[in-house]
Amino acid sequence: MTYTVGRYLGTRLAQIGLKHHFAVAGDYNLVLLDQLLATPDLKQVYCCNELNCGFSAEGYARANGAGAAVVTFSVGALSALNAIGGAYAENLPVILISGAPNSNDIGSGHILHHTIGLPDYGYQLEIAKRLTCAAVSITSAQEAPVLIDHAIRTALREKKPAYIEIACNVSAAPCSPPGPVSALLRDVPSDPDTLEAAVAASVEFLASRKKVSLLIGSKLRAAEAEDAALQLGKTLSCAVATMAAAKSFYPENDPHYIGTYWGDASSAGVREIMDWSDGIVALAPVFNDYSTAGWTAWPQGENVLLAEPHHVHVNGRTFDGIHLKDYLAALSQRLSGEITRPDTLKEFQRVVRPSAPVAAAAPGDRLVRAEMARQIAQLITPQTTIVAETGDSWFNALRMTLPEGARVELEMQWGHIGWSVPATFGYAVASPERRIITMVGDGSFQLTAQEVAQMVRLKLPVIIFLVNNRGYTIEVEIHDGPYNNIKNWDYAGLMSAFNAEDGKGLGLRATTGGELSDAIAKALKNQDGPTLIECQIERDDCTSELISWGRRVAAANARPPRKAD
Ligand code: DPX
Ligand code: MG
Repeated sequence: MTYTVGRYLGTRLAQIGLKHHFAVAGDYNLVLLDQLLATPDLKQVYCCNELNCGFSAEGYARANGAGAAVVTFSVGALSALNAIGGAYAENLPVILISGAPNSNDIGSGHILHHTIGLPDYGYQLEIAKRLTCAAVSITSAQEAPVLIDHAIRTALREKKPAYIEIACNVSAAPCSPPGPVSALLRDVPSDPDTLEAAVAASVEFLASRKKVSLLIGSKLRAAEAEDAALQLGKTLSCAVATMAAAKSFYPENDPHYIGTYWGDASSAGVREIMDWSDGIVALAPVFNDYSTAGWTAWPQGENVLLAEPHHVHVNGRTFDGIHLKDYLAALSQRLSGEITRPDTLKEFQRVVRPSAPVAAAAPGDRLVRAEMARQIAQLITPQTTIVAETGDSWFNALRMTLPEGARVELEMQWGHIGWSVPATFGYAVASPERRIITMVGDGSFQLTAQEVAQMVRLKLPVIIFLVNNRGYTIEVEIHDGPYNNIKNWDYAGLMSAFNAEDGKGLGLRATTGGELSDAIAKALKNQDGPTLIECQIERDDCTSELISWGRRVAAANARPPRKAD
């Protein structure tokens, strides 16, 4: 078979495990899309706009390990780049592929459509360089294989997005065939000497402390270290907490698991145990203003062992050039049978009593948040993935106890409202065997609502709980004003517009607990498309965690500027 640049790219995407790529057509990428369509084992999936296309690929990468979005130049790519910033923030290897001007136009002085009206089209590559770990521009078929491989290999290694632009007249040009895929997949191994030294220093750290706990951070999945972290928890027998953004990265049915650590928005007893610990082993955490609850809960200093995806800080020393999973495995092996640290778990069990289950509301009572969350929680099985949008949906999801295998997807570093709708779409394309439940607020939904139409098109039976509390409630708790009120929509009614003449999506509305349980029963029967259940609750009916966390974040935002010296 003769390869073309587009075929080469498609083959590489398939080789790294992609079964789909997401796309929005435009004249700069049409020939490229033809080439990708011709790639065996790689399906093309369409989105309503490029922002959603980027987020769909991001959601796909969450389920599948990597994703790809194909867009047109400038008018498309600049929208997609927002989602690429999100993939960077969330440590997901998403390959953004943009069609680009004809190579003959470069340097010709020509002004082209879709550009900013200047004859220099390099700005998109420059922007992409700031938001990706590798950004390449392909203007000749000869150089294409090396540049494509460089971008994909770097993205996979660094778990960050990459950018490839391909001149529109080069996509179908013949190029050399791909070599073995191992060239892309093989990583640089951990340095054995550094690994040994890091483990020795860590054993010293643990041996000199009694009240040790493990804190799981959100980069753990990207570091492919979830199993190794579980092994370390078992080896140490200590209390294990997850940071909010790392919900579901440690099995919640494991006896060492104690809940979410998030300052005063932590689950019961968890903050007390972490504060009481004299040794916190923090695995791949992100400490930002949100995750530290406005800098009020930030484990740091000599009692913290910080293990990052590629380096470890312990006892004032840094060990760089190792993989977290190798380090954790080696540490567990070294500790095994010699050092256990069960005190934190024992203390937790002493101070925290299991909370009583939330009682069901009377079916005719007005729907409240607690009843809505209770009913959603009942749906969770080991096959469930909950996609929870920025807003009180975060806090509702964090409260849910997960059986082994259940996953929660959050976008806490980037925090782009509206992310959850296209990310759900992408996730569902990647994992049709899972039951996907999305919780999204009314304000967020209004940004990306149209992607529900693609779920209708592909007959994806996801269940979307749209929380209609008439506004931006999380912002209300941080800082209120008229800008937090939004125009109400007939959310349930949207589904008939998306269905048009052939769709099987279902739009339902719940104003009481009884209506919600009826709607859920219908949703579970609808296997031919998405079900959107609009849950109407009061504007200020939110979790107590949101209120306390919102206050902390507001206080951090309100710090006055530093005085000049
Ligand atoms: C904003 C946020 O309705 O959820 O539970 O009612 O808060 P809640 P909604 O979806 O409202 C979301 C709203 C406006 N954040 O409260 S979190 C600011 C913001 C953002 N992303 C983008 N624009 C603005 N996070 C793209
Ligand atoms: Mg809202």
